Amino acid sequence: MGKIIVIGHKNPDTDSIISSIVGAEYCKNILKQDAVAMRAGDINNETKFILDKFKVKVPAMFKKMPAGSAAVLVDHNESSQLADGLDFSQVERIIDHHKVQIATEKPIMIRTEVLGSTSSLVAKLYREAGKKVPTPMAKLLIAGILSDTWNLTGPTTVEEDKKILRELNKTAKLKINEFAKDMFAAKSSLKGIAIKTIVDGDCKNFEVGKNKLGIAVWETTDPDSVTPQKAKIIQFLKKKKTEEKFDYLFFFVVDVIKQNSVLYIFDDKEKAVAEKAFKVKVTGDEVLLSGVASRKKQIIPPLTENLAK
Ligand SMILES: [Mn+2]
Repeated sequence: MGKIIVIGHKNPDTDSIISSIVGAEYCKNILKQDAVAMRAGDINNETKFILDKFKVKVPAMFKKMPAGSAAVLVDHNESSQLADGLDFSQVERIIDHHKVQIATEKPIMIRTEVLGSTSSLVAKLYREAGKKVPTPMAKLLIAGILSDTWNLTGPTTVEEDKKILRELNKTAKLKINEFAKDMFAAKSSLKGIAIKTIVDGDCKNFEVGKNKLGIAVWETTDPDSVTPQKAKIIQFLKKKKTEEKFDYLFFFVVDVIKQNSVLYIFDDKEKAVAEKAFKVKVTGDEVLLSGVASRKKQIIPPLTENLAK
């Protein structure tokens, strides 16, 4: 049996990194595979805070598949989000909570659920195997759940996430609200953060018909801190759109407390689609979208629906 690489999406967020770390433990201890977690890009400041706090090593950067190995994808399933150097013929399993858009040439194992995080699903896999999540891993999974669900308040949160988190915390014993606050402060801080990181840090690519679509979000508890950087961000977006040949590129500053977002407008193409998709009138270089916060649930569906027309 060859090596198993457990890996999340490009521009990895906390859930992607944590579900790869704990997913690799699951593959090792439950599935008895020779598994290792790897990452598909730089980690963000929230993830760094969590791994530092729990003294967990950052997974190694994926370069290419070792000969005879196979990949387990966590927290993604679209080819446009796969790590560079990885292709679908090497994937044997997917563990995810996103919309599904795959076509494979051979049978693979796929487990997706409508949960607030892939971390929740990894916890569920342990439960189904009749095994308790080891304490250090329980702490990590809690962080993954809190990050993706914004401390269980975001629109993708389901009852089961809350139940799973309570269960995990019986062993992890974290002060949840305090911990979540520290995580979000680490994520929102712009200290030492380059414009490129604000835009690329959580940018996901999609193929919609013949269109290459990019949706970048900056999740923050302090949206006002981003405003002074707007001109530079817009400049960066224009360059990125041309250089990476996007048909459409969107950038949202997401307020995870008020749960709304501000979409930066830098091109008439995006403006026209946004006006239709979000039923708003855009006048300047930004537009407030009230009640729009989740990329998965409130941004991707109306955008892709309008682009598919
Ligand atoms: Mn996720």
